[in-house]
Amino acid sequence: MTENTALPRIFSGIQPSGVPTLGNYLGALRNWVRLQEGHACIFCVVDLHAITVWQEPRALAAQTREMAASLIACGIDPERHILFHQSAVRAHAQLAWIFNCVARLGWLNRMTQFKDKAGKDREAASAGLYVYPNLMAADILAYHATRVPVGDDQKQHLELANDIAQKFNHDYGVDFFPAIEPLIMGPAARVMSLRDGTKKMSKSDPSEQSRINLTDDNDAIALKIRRAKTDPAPLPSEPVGLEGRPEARNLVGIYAALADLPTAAVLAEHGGKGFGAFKEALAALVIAHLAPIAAETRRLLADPGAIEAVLRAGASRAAAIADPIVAEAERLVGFLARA
Ligand code: AQP
Repeated sequence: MTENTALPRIFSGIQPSGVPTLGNYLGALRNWVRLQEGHACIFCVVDLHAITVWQEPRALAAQTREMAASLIACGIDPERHILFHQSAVRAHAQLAWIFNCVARLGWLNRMTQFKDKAGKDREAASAGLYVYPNLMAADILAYHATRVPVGDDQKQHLELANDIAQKFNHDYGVDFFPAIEPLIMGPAARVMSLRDGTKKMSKSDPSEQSRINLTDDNDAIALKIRRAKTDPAPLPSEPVGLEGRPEARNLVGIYAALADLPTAAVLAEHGGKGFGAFKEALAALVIAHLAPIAAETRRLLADPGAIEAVLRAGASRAAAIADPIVAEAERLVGFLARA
């Protein structure tokens, strides 16, 4: 298949570190589906990134298939665009090694996500977690992608990717890697944990009650929302009343994002009510969005071989783009040709 080269090329990645959550959906996947119009998209299940923290091998394989099925169920089209798993395209690791030698330790030391993810025991974190942003730069630049949809938390990594591209171009006296533009996707979306409104909802959070998975059945969704942490006051009638109330703000934010309404409109309708009634309305809305996705994911997962075939086909299309770009980067560095 020849790829469409006239459209701006977008690279998007998600880790198969668990079942995708409502946070992943509102912050990333829903936007990815929309970006398919007008762009040539490369969607990658980033298993190399996932192993920067421990992953049980069998679980990782299953989660990679599940992530691919969920993406397709959300509306990613693996025929018109490219969907694959990162480890299947060697160019990512090859370019990441070159970037490990371009990026400076001082740059990596400033990355706040490493500090957050490594936690208190930094000495015990993997070296992979530390150089994660270099691999992310390689993911994007191996395709000469110029746009990357990111949330606020990833902006710092994109700046680093641009620094790496510029330093490579400068060191080797070329204009080879393009500048990358972040595509900041709307206000929707930083979805917080249902147990703690100050912590982001994460697929790897040890508490199952903290998140809504895209594969949860309707009863599980309703129960998790009913049990979500709130405060005793009723919902305010205006957004200013959400200040200092992170749990209330989170639930209202989820409602607004799913209903595609401004927060003020949600509060104009539900303000003054207790959380009981609001949670019921929210559960109905979440179920209306997620039930069809969960059903389609289950249907796709009934044939794991077919999912793997989709990923392999995507990988060979991805490699056809990335291999020549990385071979040229290697030539510029001074490596002898591979073949
Ligand atoms: N809670 C969230 N709200 C909004 N967006 C979110 N994203 C993740 N969590 C939220 C967005 O999802 C995309 C893919 O994320 P990732 O898998 O690459 O890594 P992550 O951000 O670390 O996601 P998780 O779910 O928290 O995974 P784990 O638990 O493995 O660390 C990104 O675009 C991200 O912004």
